[in-house]
Amino acid sequence: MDLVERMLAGDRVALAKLMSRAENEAPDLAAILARIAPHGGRSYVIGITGPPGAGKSTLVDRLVGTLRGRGATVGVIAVDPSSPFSGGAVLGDRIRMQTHCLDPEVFIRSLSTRGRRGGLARATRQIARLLDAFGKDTILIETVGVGQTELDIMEVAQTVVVVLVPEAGDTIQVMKAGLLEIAHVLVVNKADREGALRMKAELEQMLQLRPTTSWSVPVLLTEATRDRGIDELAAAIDAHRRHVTTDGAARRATAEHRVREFLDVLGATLAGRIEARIDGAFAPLVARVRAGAQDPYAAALEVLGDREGLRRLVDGSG
Ligand SMILES: Nc1nc2c(ncn2[C@@H]2O[C@H](COP(=O)(O)OP(=O)(O)O)[C@@H](O)[C@H]2O)c(=O)[nH]1
Ligand SMILES: [Mg+2]
Repeated sequence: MDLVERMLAGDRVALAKLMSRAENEAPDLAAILARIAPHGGRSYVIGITGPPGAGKSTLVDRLVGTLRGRGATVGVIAVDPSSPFSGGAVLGDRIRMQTHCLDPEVFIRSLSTRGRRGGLARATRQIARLLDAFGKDTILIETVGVGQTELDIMEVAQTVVVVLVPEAGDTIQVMKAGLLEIAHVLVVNKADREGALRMKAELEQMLQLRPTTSWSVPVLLTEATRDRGIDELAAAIDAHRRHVTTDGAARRATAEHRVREFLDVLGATLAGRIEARIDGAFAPLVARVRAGAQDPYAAALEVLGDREGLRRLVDGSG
């Protein structure tokens, strides 16, 4: 049996190896994902984002508990900005989620952002697809909500939960980071702290200023460490999930995401094949560009004008 067959048969080691291939942008990834596609399409993806330290990992751990209580199998992807080698937050996430580390129905994967130029959202999506084909009912993706990359990652999720804490200035940060725009459920965690109610009111006011849509974003109070508000959060996620399956706009957005995924994987695969030629078939041309003997644009046009070369490039041969 090859890796894909082993993964589909329920082998966790094979699953982890395929995830590493996605993380390392292996050239055969499109072929792997095409093979597993018929086995997927069943899992529901929930994104959890917000500032560092807001309690996302703790909430994920609690949500996993709720989902497991219902008998659902769960995959967790923790996208972490720190290095896996420095310990740091990845280790912290592991500890926060350790309740479920030994549960065979829960698969937790950390994905490091270090040393990556892009493609993080792509890798996250592919890892989610692997978990889906593996048979996980629900997939939780945790990411720090700080920049465009994180907003891109949250596109992978059907329901996005934005987690905030009652700290001065947090509301403004949320606005600036564009988090309010992507939230389907807003959570004020650490409700044991002062200002939680005020922040909830502030957020509700901000939401009212927006044009009305078919889904009204609820603002919930939670206290993840003491397991408070988790059932309400799970219920809000369920409600949004029901909404997504019936709402026309949400379905159109999902359809649009599928087209973007197609274009993205096509572009990424071609880019990979181009890069693989830098020291091979393109070497003489690259040397001329490097020396300034050929300008980059004319060089690109030369490649595009060579039909036979293009055919080999697209085939991934030669
Ligand atoms: N007081 C309080 N602390 C919390 C709560 N939820 C999480 N924490 C703590 O906040 C810290 C950061 O939590 P973590 O889940 O790692 O946050 P993340 O960075 O968003 O994943 C940890 O020390 C948690 O124990 C809460 O509801 N109340
Ligand atoms: Mg965390």
